[in-house]
Amino acid sequence: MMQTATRAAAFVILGTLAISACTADSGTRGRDSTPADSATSAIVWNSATVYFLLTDRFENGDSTNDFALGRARDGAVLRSFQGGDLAGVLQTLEEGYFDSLGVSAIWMTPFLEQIHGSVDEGTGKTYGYHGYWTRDWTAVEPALGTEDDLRALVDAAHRRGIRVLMDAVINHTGPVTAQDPPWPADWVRTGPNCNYRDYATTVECTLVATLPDILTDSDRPVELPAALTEKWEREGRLERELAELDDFFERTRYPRAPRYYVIKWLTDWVREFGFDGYRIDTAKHFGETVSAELKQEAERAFADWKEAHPPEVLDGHPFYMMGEVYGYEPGQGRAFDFGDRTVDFFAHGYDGLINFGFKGDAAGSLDEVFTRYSTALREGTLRGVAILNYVSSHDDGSPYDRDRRDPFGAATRLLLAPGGAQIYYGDELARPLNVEGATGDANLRSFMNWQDLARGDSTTAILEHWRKLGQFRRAHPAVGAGAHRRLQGEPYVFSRTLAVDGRSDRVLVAMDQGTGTKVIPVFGVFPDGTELLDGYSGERATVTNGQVSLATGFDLVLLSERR
Ligand SMILES: [Ca+2]
Ligand SMILES: [Ca+2]
Repeated sequence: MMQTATRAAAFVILGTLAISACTADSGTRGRDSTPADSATSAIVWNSATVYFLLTDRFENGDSTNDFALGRARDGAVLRSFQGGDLAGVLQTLEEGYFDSLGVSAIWMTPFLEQIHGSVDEGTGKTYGYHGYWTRDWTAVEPALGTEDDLRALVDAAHRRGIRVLMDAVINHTGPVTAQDPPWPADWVRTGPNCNYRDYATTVECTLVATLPDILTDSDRPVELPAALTEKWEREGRLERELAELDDFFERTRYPRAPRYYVIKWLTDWVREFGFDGYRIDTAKHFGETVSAELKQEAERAFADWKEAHPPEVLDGHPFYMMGEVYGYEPGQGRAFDFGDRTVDFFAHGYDGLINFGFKGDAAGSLDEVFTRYSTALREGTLRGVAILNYVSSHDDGSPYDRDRRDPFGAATRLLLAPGGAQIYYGDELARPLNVEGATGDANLRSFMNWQDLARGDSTTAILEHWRKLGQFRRAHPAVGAGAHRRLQGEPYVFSRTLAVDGRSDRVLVAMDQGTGTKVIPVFGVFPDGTELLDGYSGERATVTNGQVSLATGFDLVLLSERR
């Protein structure tokens, strides 16, 4: 409970800023359900702050589900289920933790029922705690909670103006174990292993030897696996599931091929719970025409949900689909190169792609990367689409700052960059990315270090920095989606401006200002007489003779018009 008190207290300190940011968003909830166009959607997602968490590693809100399905904690270090769950995410949400960071969307690892057993892929005995080893696309993983928990979480997020992305896996099933029977041969291929030399050796192959690859390229009708129908029968829902599948195939006229079953199952969660978008797993490992089919059905499901739940509808923004095309970065434009052919994923259902280049770009000149991203997203090849930047992630062994030497600079770079920002859980608490005894990606997936926050050391100051930047970003879509302009090289000063629906949003950021009194030229971004608010210190100042004078204890200044 100590950690809860600390988290709540820290939120109160920043309460004023958080409330102003929240009111602006929640005030419009449910009122504007006019469909938005893709340009507006790109603004929403390029200015979004997406909080990505591993549900099993975030917060344990319900200890009764910790050993669901009889799984033991006998895996290698950080490779068993650790107790985190949907109830824990909800609890954190209700405490205002995500609001305090300016988070506009939550992306959780997949919540579907995982394989019951474990496998060793060479990194030690591992369970499906991460959610990417599906056993049943129609059930919630009991270690993470129930459908009621899921509904409560999505509804609570929407009430706060926060969107929820479902992490969707269609490329592969979970591994086969002593407790998890193989999928039929007409559903999956079990070889050869992908070697990434060209398109075929990236798509028509197994990602790793233990992951059966769904035959997403086949149109051949297949029967449901007996293991699945027997499971549904035991759970008393066989007839309902079969009837729903009959309806789906009758409506769509799709053949009963493997991918269409999975598309039906994945989109049902959107139709019933109102997920605002997908984060598509392993997007480059199945055909891009499949993602277009999935998007089409998901849009239909989202429209159905909106029609059935008018009071819960956030706004008119369309269903969003963001892809994990491993290795994609904005410099590649729209054409991802497989070696023997290129694919424009944005032309196949994706509204946004994860940017695997940011962690490297962030280490270079800030103005170079800010200018390049802003130009690409506003006038260049990426106009009308979104990217999602990150400094660390669950699969990336070479993050921006593996040793967490620069948790302040990481926030400044990530949260002020053009494009969407992904906060990976614990970036804001400098959660260690090296864990004694852990092998491979387990290092990146330790349980959330709430205890560091409770200690009240420098972790508190790090979190406060992330919160100030996150709230500034949330209050000002110009930060992520506006036109970037360098105003001064040293100390670095830049502006971002964005005009939407006749309203303009403009900000001016000044770095390396030193603590104490500083005089900052505003370069005509704000006319004389404009009252400005520094989002970092909370200080106010009026523009006089083209400049403002501020006395703050910080060397970062985040200026916007006082509203
Ligand atoms: Ca639990
Ligand atoms: Ca595949």
